[in-house]
Amino acid sequence: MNRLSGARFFTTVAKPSQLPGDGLGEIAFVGRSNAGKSSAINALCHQKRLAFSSKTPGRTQALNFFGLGQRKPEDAPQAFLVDTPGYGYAEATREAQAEWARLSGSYLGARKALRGVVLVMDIRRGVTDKDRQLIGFCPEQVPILILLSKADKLSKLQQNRQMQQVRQDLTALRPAQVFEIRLFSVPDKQGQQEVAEWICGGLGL
Ligand SMILES: Nc1nc2c(ncn2[C@@H]2O[C@H](COP(=O)(O)OP(=O)(O)OP(=O)(O)O)[C@@H](O)[C@H]2O)c(=O)[nH]1
Ligand SMILES: [Mg+2]
Repeated sequence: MNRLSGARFFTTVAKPSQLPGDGLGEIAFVGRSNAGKSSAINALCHQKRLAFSSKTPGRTQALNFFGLGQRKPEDAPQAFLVDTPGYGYAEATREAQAEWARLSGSYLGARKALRGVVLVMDIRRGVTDKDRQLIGFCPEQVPILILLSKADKLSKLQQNRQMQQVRQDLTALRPAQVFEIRLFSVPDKQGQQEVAEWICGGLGL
């Protein structure tokens, strides 16, 4: 159990006008389609089907808000986790890509409530051009945690090599930004405690 395990669905946002008020803090999970965003949210919240995880790329098409904090005496959330649509899958039409950039760009670039971004990357892929574009949407003062997912697919040696490579790529991209990088695996429960602490720290939970 941790402070994220009471997470519950709050709302789905398909366009910026549907965003909830920005009086609470929130942390957004972003990354390529199939990188493991929804699975990471479920694992961190100790739930099986809070965020919808699937083998079909592009399933999460809108921003999904999950409320955090005690459910009792009232259910009102104290903060949010936000699952965002994945990008970069091969079959995406031009319109779908433009729509992704419009929604994600306007949300990440202008959201006052944003306390941090968890950028989920399949550890085997490293930093892609779409990840670079995504980082470009984020204001420099918003802390970014790079979650290197599916670490169970690589050996310890390969994990550390990939982590170094990602660190180099990101420092070259944005020297002024502080990036935290964490190895993560759902089946091995790797990194879950540290990532949960980073989120709770950012949200003041
Ligand atoms: N081996 C392994 N597989 C994982 C891990 N995390 C996620 N997966 C698998 O990766 C696939 C995609 O996971 P999702 O969590 O749905 O990915 P997503 O980033 O939310 O994808 P979209 O919603 O399409 O953007 C699923 O088949 C998961 O079971 C992990 O740590 N290890
Ligand atoms: Mg998803």
